[in-house]
Amino acid sequence: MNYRSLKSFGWLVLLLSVSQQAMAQQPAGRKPNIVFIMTDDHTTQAMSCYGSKLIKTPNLDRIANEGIRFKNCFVTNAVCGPSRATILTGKYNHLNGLTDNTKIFDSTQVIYPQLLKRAGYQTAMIGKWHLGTLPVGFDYYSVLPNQGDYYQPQFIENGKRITEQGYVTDIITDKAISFLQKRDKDKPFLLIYQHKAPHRNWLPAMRHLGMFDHTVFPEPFNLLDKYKDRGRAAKEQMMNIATNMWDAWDLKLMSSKQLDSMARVVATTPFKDDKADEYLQANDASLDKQRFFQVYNRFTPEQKAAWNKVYDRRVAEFKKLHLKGDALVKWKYQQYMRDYMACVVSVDENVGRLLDYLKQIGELDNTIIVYTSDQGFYLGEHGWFDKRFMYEESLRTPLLVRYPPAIKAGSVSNALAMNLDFAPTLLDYAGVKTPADMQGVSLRPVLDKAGKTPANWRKAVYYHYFEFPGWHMVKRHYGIRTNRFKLIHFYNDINEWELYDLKNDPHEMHNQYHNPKYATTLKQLKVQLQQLQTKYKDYAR
Ligand code: SGN
Ligand code: CA
Repeated sequence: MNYRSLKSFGWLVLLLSVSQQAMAQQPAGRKPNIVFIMTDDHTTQAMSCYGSKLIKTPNLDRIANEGIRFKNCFVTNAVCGPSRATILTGKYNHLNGLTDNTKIFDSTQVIYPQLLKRAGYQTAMIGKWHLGTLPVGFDYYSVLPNQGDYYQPQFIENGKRITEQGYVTDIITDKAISFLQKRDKDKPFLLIYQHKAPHRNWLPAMRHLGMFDHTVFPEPFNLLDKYKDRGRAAKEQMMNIATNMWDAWDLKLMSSKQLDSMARVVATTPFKDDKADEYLQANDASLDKQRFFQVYNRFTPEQKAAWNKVYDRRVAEFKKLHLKGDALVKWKYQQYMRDYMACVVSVDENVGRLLDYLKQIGELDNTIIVYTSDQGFYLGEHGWFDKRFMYEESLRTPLLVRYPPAIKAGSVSNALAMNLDFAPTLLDYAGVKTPADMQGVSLRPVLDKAGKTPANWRKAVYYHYFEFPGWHMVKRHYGIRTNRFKLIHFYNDINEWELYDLKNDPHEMHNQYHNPKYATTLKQLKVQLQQLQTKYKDYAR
């Protein structure tokens, strides 16, 4: 061997040993475990790792600090079922069929957990599912029927209906831990662990009742937004804290006395099952008291007593204050925050409990932990609750990933990520080829580089919301968001465009669509928008 070939042989040895080192960080021959954590309607404004001043989420922050936090992860359609279907199939809703919450999921479609199972994973799906049809192809599932209940919830567990005692967030975690206890230790696992909390109507755990009663939450500056410089879609929605938040169901303004007398009526005239015609009730406040009574009536006598102690105080305050107009909106916002945040506290605690358990069994660092939500949510911004709009608060979803062998602790990424990418990313880590018809991309190039955006990364995301008419009456729309701009077209019963300059107007208060200064930008965005619609095969509108 001459000197030159000796030298290149040396390089080869060095290269081999470097790549062996990289591989050695994963347990030999074992694929990483995956715990996919998803909450329902948990927005980044309610996570301290995203800079929230409203609440502390130490356990979620732990995932961010020991892993990566995406500042710009977006959903394809900001509503529950559609987001879940996109995550599972890696496809937009016009292709997976679940365009809105009234549809049911075609479970003959391939979903990523099935591909992982085929690759040797043990798979479990626990918690909120909300896809109409039951999970297919899991080793174990225990899911809430439909939206599920906060207290004494029913589950469908491998096809059988059972009722559990206690608070939903705690129970879902107990089930997750029990799956881990019973798992086959020779196989890697995929645990999909999905909370109902903090979904409307925001019922906290008993131990958290009243915990924020002395907290005054800072208001978003646009709580009293009047939608000047915006179009009809923002003006005509029905998700205003001022007018669409129901006194009993949302604000819990029913006294123990009222609840007791209702109990006597109910004993003789049972209510209809409200789940069956949920969509007929959309935006209809006339059933407000009955609906609240139904969830209250799930409490045990001890729970009823604990509840009334806290909420009778709220009812008394409400009666005493006689608030009207803006003062009333501000008061409602405080009550909303108290209940929503208390639900988030239970999620944070339980995620901490699961992380501790993984550590205890020695699997924490072999496990890819993903934390996300099905979309963002309005915490009073624009005067709203709920989601659906392509505006920032609901378009953005939290995304944290912890996996020490590959991800540098404390990384933060600005890269445009999407819920469409979750399936390709997890398949990539498991060494499974992503099917050609999945539309997302693996986030590994970003994860491997401590969050740095690769040069050839996507420059824009595409969005499409369909559920109109329906709950909260947000008009149909689609649009494009780049790092700087957002262009939205509202259609169906309307034909209006909105353009926002996110740099100068991050809260989307001024539609620039008709501003001649943006004419060139607008032209470019329209071209890009059409390119994305072609790329993602979204033709029918
Ligand atoms: C329920 C809620 C709505 C909410 C939808 C969809 N109403 O219908 O406020 O938008 O769920 O939520 S409630 O009176 O039942 O609370 S989603 O998370 O499933 O998309
Ligand atoms: Ca949701």
